[in-house]
Amino acid sequence: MKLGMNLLLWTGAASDEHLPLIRDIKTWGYDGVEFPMFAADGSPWGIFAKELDALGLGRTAVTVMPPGTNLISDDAAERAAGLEHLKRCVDSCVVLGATALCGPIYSPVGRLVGRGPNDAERARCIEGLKALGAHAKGSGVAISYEPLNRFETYFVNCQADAAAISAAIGMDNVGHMYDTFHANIEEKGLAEAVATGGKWINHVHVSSNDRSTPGEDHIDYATTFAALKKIGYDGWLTIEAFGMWIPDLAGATCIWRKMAPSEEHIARQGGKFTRALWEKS
Ligand code: LER
Ligand code: MN
Repeated sequence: MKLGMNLLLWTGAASDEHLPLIRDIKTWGYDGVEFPMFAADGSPWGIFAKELDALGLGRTAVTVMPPGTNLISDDAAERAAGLEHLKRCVDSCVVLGATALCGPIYSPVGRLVGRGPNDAERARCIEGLKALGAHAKGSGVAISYEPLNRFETYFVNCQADAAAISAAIGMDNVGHMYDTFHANIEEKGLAEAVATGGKWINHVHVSSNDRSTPGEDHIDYATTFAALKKIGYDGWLTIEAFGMWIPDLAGATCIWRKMAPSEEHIARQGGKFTRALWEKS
């Protein structure tokens, strides 16, 4: 297992101002960093790559679909813009040395249409992610799309639906995520959900039920980690948390009250908890 920390707790666009933070993350016992990549060219990826290599840290990246882009839209121009955005993110991941591009890379977060997904949308998602997988083939960047809870997307909410899409894509470099926050809302049973996602789970977000400190919440991480070990998962456990410190991100993630003393508290305590529990699971 590799323990990761998502920079979204501090910023939506990392810059060289965040190099000291990255050094702190290393001293807090992490194996790597997850970078927000909302714009493919939004950060100095080459500078980070050098620093992370020197520190011996791995990296992954998380993106979303920007306005006007949507892989499942019936508008071909929106689909093309979506695929273009994602291909550029893969190319930036190569510069960064990131081994995975993750996130809800099908339709924009918060886009709800008053109904569930239909077969045409599923087919467009499969086609789009296959094209992205082909682009990423051989680059060392795995593609990991993320099921989100029902309040953030209507398209894919649970492991059963994600597993069906991943199997239809059928590529060894394309899979999907398990995020403990979303699973806590959507799944009937955590062990069953992990088993259902099975071999297609290629990235994990460890995120508390209130998006603050893992281990100071009510998610059943013991069951989750045991189930992940049972399916042979040995990849990233990346802590994803949000606070009120960055107003734009607080607004986007619906954080309306303070739920942890500091970002450092979340990173230090959450990391310590996650590593210790994984080791004894
Ligand atoms: C991104 O990883 C995520 O979990 C989303 O819910 C953020 O809005
Ligand atoms: Mn997540």
